[in-house]
Amino acid sequence: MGNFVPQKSDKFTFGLWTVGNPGADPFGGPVRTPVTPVERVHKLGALGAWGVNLHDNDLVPFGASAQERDRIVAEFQQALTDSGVVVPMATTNLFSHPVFKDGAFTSNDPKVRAFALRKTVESIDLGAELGAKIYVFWGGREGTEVDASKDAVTALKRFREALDFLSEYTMSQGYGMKFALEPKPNEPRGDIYLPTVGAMLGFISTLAHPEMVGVNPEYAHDTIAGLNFYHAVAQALEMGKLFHIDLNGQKPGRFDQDLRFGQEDYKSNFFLVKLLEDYKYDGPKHFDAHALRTSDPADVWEFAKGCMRSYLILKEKAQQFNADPEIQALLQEINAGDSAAETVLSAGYSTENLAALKSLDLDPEALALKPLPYEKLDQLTFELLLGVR
Ligand code: XLS
Ligand code: MG
Ligand code: MG
Repeated sequence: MGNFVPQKSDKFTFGLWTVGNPGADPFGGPVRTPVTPVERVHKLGALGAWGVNLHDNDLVPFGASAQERDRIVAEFQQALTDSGVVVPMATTNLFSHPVFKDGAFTSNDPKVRAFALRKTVESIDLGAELGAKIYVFWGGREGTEVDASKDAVTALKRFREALDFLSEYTMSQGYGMKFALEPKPNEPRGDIYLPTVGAMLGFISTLAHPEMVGVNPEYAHDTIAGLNFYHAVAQALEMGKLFHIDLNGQKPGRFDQDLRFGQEDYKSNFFLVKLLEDYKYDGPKHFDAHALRTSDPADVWEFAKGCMRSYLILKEKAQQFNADPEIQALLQEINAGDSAAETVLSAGYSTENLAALKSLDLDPEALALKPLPYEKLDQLTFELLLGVR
């Protein structure tokens, strides 16, 4: 058994907003006094986290003067150096201020859109100054409750306009940044545009610089909608578009819970970690979660430790799964192929290969009788996860 102590090479990251979450919800105010960003960075470094991510206003208050901004950023830079923590990702808060109540890049008001664009330019500069190479776009207010209010086609054109502008800007500055678009089906808007990973991937191909844009899928966002997150991440990974990932816990069909990674549905968390490890995803593993409202300040750090430890435990379970003789023998049996059929399937279309396809010996009655011992496989997986194998 491993010791499950996080290393920098694990690339675990937290948002300033995650460990700094004061525990407010729509029915009650804050329950914790947040510690300063500098203290958060020191604590994260001590716990073995690799990085810290931020929205512009997690660090620099909205409307701060240039002087104040520079003082805060310099103090934060010092904390990063002292604690050995890096900033791999930055993003913009385009959701808290009332100006964004009906959208930012997709607002009907061109002045609001221009304000959102300018705020993002400045926030990209801040991210670049802190060393971020990934820039996340989560459009929390880009949606509607009243579809009569906004044309959904126009909204997408506006979103594209903003992203194309910002891609060109980022390239013109030589920042070497990539963009990661983060889908969410709802919350805070009734319905948010581009609600799924697949929708984002389709949209990316319509951008002026698709090569610099990928996705930032989040476990909670897909799970709210009852989708299979492991499948969504697999698609992004297979397309070379998994630039970042937000890990947390969530029960299906609920409000946005942002629970500790590993808190819910161990099996889906397991297949997610196994996917990331088997396919050698080497981007940041970001915990976009927060401690329960019942947590006191000490318990917040237990939450942070728990996220990282759970990932490492599941990583060890994935290694165990890949080395388990009984499980692997079953998988071999299930995946037993036929070399003649494989050759035809992978050779692509040609008149010769069409002829080969037609001459294959394919008996549907016999094929349907092939045993598929998935009950056994799933039970073995369960027992492995529960530590009885
Ligand atoms: C909210 C989002 C948000 C983004 C960053 O649900 O997950 O935290 O990840 O703006
Ligand atoms: Mg979220
Ligand atoms: Mg997120």
